[in-house]
Amino acid sequence: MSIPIAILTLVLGMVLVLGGLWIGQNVNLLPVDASANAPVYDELFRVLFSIGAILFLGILGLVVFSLIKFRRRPGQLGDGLALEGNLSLEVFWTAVPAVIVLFVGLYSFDIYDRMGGMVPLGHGAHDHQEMEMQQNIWGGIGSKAEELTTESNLAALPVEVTAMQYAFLFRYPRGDIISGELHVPVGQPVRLRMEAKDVIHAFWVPEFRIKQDVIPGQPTILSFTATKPGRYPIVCAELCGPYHGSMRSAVVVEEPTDYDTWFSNNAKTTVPEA
Ligand SMILES: [Cu+2]
Repeated sequence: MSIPIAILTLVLGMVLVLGGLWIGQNVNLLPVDASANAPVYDELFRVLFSIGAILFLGILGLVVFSLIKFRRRPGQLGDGLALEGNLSLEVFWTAVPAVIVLFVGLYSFDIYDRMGGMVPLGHGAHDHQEMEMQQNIWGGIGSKAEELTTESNLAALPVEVTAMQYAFLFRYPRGDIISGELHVPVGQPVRLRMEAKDVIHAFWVPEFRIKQDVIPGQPTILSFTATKPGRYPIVCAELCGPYHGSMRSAVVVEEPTDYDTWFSNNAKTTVPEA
């Protein structure tokens, strides 16, 4: 008794697709998701990882199968079969990747848009007021990400970020705090206004799934809402000089009460002018 080859191929294909989907959903290579837009990003990652797993296992499986099945047997000295094209096969293996690539492209664009990536950076807006105006018109980078939080009717916490070789500095306009670490309360939107002193740097928090260039003379805005208390690395993600690799800081996400304690301990008490 032998199983028809078409049935066998169909069953193996289904096992492969289901196996790839299972791997994509269950194997997690990403760090903890600690911001409101991290789940959106992870959704895309899981889809891409599923497609990658299916392709990897399918191609590797076929290669290994062919190596064993079609290996040279003792006494075989002639050339292999002379095969001359197969139109339906060629149409199939062109059409399937084309559909997959198109889907991945459109889906990635949608996720990027949902994370607020399509909003202009605010180039040329050196003046702070002009910058604010642009933000009001365009919503600013990451405003869509803010909408993703259920509890985001809180006003955004403004923080000014200065990047230089090889450190990040954080300034809180309210309280006039200058800190080497970024402290933020959990659940409240944070709006970073970033500018570099010297060369291009990039502000990256892997746990938040956000990354934005920090450019000299051209402020960029990055918004996020932290969702899990903890201490996460801030990494410079743009080669900015010989010590670029050590340009790191940390973002400390705290419960609002802990954040308030930190804030009042560090805020400069301003005496109102007489
Ligand atoms: Cu840097």
